[in-house]
Amino acid sequence: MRAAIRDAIVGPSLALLCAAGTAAAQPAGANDDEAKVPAYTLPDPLRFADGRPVREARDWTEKRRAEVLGLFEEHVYGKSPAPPPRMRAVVVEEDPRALGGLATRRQVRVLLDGTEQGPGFEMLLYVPNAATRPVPAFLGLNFDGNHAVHPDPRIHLSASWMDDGPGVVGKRATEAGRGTNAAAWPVERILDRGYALATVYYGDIEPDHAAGWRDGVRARVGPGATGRFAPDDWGAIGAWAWGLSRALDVLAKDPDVDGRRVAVIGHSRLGKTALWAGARDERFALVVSNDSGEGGAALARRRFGETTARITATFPHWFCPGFREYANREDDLPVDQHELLALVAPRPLYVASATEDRWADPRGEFLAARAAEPVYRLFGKGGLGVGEMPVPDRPVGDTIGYHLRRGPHALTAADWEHYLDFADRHLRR
Ligand code: GTR
Repeated sequence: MRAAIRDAIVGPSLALLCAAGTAAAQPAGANDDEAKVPAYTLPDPLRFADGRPVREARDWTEKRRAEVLGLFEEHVYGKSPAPPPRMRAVVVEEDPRALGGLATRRQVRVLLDGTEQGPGFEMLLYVPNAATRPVPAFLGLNFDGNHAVHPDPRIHLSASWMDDGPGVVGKRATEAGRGTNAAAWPVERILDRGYALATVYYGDIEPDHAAGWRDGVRARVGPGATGRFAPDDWGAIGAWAWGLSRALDVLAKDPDVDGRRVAVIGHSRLGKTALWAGARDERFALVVSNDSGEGGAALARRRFGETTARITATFPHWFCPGFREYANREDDLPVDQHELLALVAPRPLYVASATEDRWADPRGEFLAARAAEPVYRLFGKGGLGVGEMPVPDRPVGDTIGYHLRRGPHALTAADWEHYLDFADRHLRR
């Protein structure tokens, strides 16, 4: 899988330290032993900052939700700016008979300040021709450029900075990169099931390296434009998630897409991003986190696999600068990741793990989903429906879905089947 390769590339310290030489294995020094998980107490999502209990859905919607969101902004992902007032979308390419007639393809240039010279990104959209429009959609950022999602030769090659990988020469995409990430994006299957697919290369929003902000939206929009970041200013995950909301702005206006039925999906660091986007922006009707791990669905306090110390050292640009203060001090964090999941409530949420992806702490992801259930219950919504982790490849859950796929850290066609089934249940009612 491309993502596994990327782990080895983007996480050099991880690759170097990997005892077994694979991204799925645990680096030396990382805890891979359930018996060594420290005792911990999770913060209670159902208690206001002043200690009073949250008793009903209204307490959550009117007050507690904003408190929890504020804590994540202040301590984890940073504060994001408002939508840019002069944003404009231009359809730069369209084909009503794409993929042999299966879909309408649209490539949309999103100009964040309304100008060609300003920051922006390109969204690739496929709408199934056989389905009654407007259709529900999946929206997700991709790792390797829109052109890597499918071999379709008409997809524009990304021109943005790109880390080394298949088809990348001198940090730029080439023709050889076409379709190289197709295994993670079963486009025809998604279309056959009646969903549109929209995707954006995350590097268009901000290149994924420590100095990437200089060439991304954080240098042009919001407080980071001064070049100085306060402890609670947005990091790259904040920027990418904000970009997802801008993509949704555009998607919601597309006549072929039902803006009230857009699911946001992401894998790994982009799973963290999908969760933060879905937590912030309640227009996302459904949220999918695939193998998102530390800083995503996994509980930080377990310190299993990747930890706060490790992630802030390897990827200092992902979170708000203040998050670094919690390296080796997870118990002092005013939140834990079950509360990020709870911010999706009462909307449907799907968390998925993979058996070999121990670095992402599958059990910590499952337990976070379970600890989000009380918030769903406030709304009369069922959660996972099980107390213990299910056996591999057997999805569980009602409004919170979960599965543990057999295999490595990756987004696969098998994962998508479960997401499509879950979306059928929740977006087609
Ligand atoms: C790893 C990182 C994880 C995960 C992954 C990915 O190197 O430690 O947190 O985000 O990268 O995004 O592929």
